Amino acid sequence: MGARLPGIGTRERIVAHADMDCFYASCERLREPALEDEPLVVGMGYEPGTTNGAVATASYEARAFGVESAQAISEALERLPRKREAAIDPDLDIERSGFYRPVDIPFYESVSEDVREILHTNAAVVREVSIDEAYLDLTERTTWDEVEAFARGIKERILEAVGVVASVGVAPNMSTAKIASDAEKPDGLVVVRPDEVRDFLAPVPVEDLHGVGPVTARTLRERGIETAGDLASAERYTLISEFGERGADLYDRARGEDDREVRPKGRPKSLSRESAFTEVTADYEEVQERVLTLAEAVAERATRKDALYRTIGIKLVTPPFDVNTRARSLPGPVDDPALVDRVVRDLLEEFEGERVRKVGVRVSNLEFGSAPQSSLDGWAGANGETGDSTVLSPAGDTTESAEPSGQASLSEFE
Ligand code: DCP
Ligand code: MG
Repeated sequence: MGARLPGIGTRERIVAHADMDCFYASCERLREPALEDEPLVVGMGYEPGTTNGAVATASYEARAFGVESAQAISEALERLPRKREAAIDPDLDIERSGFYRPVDIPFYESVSEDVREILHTNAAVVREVSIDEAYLDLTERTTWDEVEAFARGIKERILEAVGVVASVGVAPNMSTAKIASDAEKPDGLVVVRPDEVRDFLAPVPVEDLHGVGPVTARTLRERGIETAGDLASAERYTLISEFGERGADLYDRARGEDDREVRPKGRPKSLSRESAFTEVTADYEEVQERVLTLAEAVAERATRKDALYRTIGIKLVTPPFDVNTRARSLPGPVDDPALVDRVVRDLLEEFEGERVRKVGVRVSNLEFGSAPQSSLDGWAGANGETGDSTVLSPAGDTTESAEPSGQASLSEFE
């Protein structure tokens, strides 16, 4: 049932997508092996003993209690109390309690680096997508007959050398491989051969397709389109008239047609992180704390990538879905976390008292490697305001996200 005719001069690529299972939780277990097999929640903006922050990830044992990414820690605690509290509270069941840890992005980045090293030795081309996922082009390294064993080998090497579990999907293209890596998590390994792609995709819910956020999913469902199979048998032009070019992409991906090449990631134009509040908040301290945590993570990432930046910016999404960005340009490129903190604090001030849905921090105008760092002595910090404000349409579920998983509460913007 090949979606395409056997290509003239093109041969089916063998593409793998690897995504670590409950990544931050797996990292925490590396340095605290007693957490193995325990319900474990890793919180962003969480401080031990408090109810602050949001769930970055939860171990599969914790997910069984209904804890999930982007949930408020306070809500997670209702479903899964802390072990320490359950031990002394006669009303709580110790069997139904778990462990909570705050995020430590620099540590997770270092684990991620170790995983990447293994991926790079096993594939000619690797495209890193996020801290815990990457696409590999395996065409030159294996065959369809041997790829299952090959992929299992990669999983084993990651587990042996790094100690975390990867789920891997293999397919003739990127979008199908991504769905395959998710299909049997945790510890999944799913190979979708070229002649199986359409049957594999048919039952997949539209939400699981790349580029479909909650808004698009709702619209599709209102049209009676619930699965990739429904999309594949819809009229292509109807989808285009409804969703524009994205409609065409959706249709093609649902049919397993995706001719993007796995390309190594070039140098980024900007580095950013964003994070959504579970509920809209007007608590300025909470907003400030979240923004400063993001600022620290972004600055750290820039340092690690050897990037100097000339522009520091913030983004605030206010209800209904207005995206406000403010940025300040510096006289020269720097790598200066303290300055990022200061500028971000400054830029944020004007939003004191605003109701906020989501926040983000970005450094841009990047220079890499040996570029000399500017000395900004005497830079007053008040000049160079380049604030701009944009309002996006409510269908903003995919607008700012260049890569999959645009719905993450902590994802990259741009
Ligand atoms: N993350 C986050 N906030 C979210 C989603 C994810 O901070 N809303 C972070 C924590 C995750 C990491 O990114 O560990 C990787 O994201 P994944 O979506 O791959 O989630 P996990 O690896 O945690 O779980 P899974 O086993 O489903 O891949
Ligand atoms: Mg993962």
